[in-house]
Amino acid sequence: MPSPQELEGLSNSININPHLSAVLWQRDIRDFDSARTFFRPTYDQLHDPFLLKDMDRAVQRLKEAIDQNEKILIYGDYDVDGTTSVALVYSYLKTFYSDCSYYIPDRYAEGYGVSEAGILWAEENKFSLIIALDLGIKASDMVTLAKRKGIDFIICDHHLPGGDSKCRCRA
Ligand SMILES: [Mn+2]
Repeated sequence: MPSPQELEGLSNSININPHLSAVLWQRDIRDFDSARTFFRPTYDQLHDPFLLKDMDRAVQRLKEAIDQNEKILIYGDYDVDGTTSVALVYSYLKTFYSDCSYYIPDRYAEGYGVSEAGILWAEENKFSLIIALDLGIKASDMVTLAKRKGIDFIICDHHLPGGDSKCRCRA
């Protein structure tokens, strides 16, 4: 726990209420510079995207899809990190490539994760590449199903792979 003096020092240095300083303190933001990094981030603070495993293969496959005019589907969960990541990637891709769409599974009918209904919808609508955001790491059965239908997957998921690909208990 920070002392009242420490919280006051942080409050004074960035001109905020001590209650807010306490919240920042818990996140290890304890001086002017780290507060500036948190509140005013810049692109040069981002990690190198190629630190993500197989990013080179993902970029290659995406480039191929664009060169071949393939239909690309951005697929994500219906929760906060799912919908925001779909919105972010879809709106970016759409600025330079029109043959793309997005799919958010129905919360009640399909639940979390990649659904069979989603794969069938992608097949029916002739998508050949799915970019899965916030899901897919445990969906080896669905990826196999998609593969049989000629649909490739690029999976960008922050969850951990598990032994049980049927597990839906997550967020
Ligand atoms: Mn999520």
